[in-house]
Amino acid sequence: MISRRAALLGVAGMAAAPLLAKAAKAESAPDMSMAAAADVSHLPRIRHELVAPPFVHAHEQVATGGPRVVEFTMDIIEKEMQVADDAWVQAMTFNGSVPGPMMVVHEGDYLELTLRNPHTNMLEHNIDFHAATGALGGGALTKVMPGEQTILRFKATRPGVFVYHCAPGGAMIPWHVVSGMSGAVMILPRDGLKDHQGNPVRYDRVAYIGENDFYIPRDDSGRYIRYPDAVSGYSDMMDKMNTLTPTHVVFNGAVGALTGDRALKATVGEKVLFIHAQANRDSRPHLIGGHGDLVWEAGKFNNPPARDFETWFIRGGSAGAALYEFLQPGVYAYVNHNLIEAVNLGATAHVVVEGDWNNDLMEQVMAPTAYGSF
Ligand SMILES: [Cu+2]
Repeated sequence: MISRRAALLGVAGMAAAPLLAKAAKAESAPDMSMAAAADVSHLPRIRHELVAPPFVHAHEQVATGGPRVVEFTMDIIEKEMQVADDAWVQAMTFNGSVPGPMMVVHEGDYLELTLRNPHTNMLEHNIDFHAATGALGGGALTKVMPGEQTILRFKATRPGVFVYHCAPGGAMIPWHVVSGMSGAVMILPRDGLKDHQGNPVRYDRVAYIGENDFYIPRDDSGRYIRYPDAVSGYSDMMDKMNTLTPTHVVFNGAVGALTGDRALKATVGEKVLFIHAQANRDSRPHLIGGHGDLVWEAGKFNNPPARDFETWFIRGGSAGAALYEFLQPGVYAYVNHNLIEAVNLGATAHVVVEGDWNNDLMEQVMAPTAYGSF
């Protein structure tokens, strides 16, 4: 049994391997000593409590009033999470969930995050916001050891959905990300979303789906290994990660996290904004029996949405958004349309849609019936 401090030093040592030293060195904070302080004292402040995915905290789609400072607090939580019936991971999480909670602001707002790393954790963490400008997305300014907290404020200058993730340097970066440390922010245009012709569109619901590829080592008998803490599994997991072959590809942290009792819900006529984030690996969402009416494939709302997609592409390290109005009731599967990943590795969610069937859109003209002679 290694002590917590030894574990901390040990992992720091692994990160400083020669090949990685150069990458780690580039991650020191920039010189800000000559920069004038930003004055946001005149701006109103609002605080949102974060909620776990697939839900998103209450927010305005069209901003009322001018820019604000929007405050959030997140606790980093290292804990064991069950990924499948027979597989567990010593997860690293933002606020206890995989993915971390979504933060929603409007263009021109300032997002101000208090990031806390409780003393009960073992590892150093930080946050790199793809939506932010400079200092490695804030990663260089937010490194917190267990027992430390930090506050980062950045101006939301580009509307869209963007990934955030932990990036503490060197080999820690992919390890923390595939252990669960990623999430997404949504920066809405102040006047809300627009369709392909520039007309306003609203959504009735948001479905926030974070896809995670896990690399869980097996023992000699083929069983997934359960480790007492993240550090103990580091070396084995790194070997597995370097095969680039995940053992699990899941939505919201576990096989079945969005099926059964936890399926997403909608009603015929409702427009659902599906936000799909993947911090590490490409994906290709597809709604079986439905479409993407308006798809911001790269997730950035200054670009007009594409229409009528069957499947859309999420680049690893990005988030995309697709709006769909449900037209028929039933159970829809929302999958990563690499069907091996969807069915065998876990990347399937369900949407249960209530409402009346429309025979004009689809009708079973004849139920399967025997024919011919046997
Ligand atoms: Cu981390």
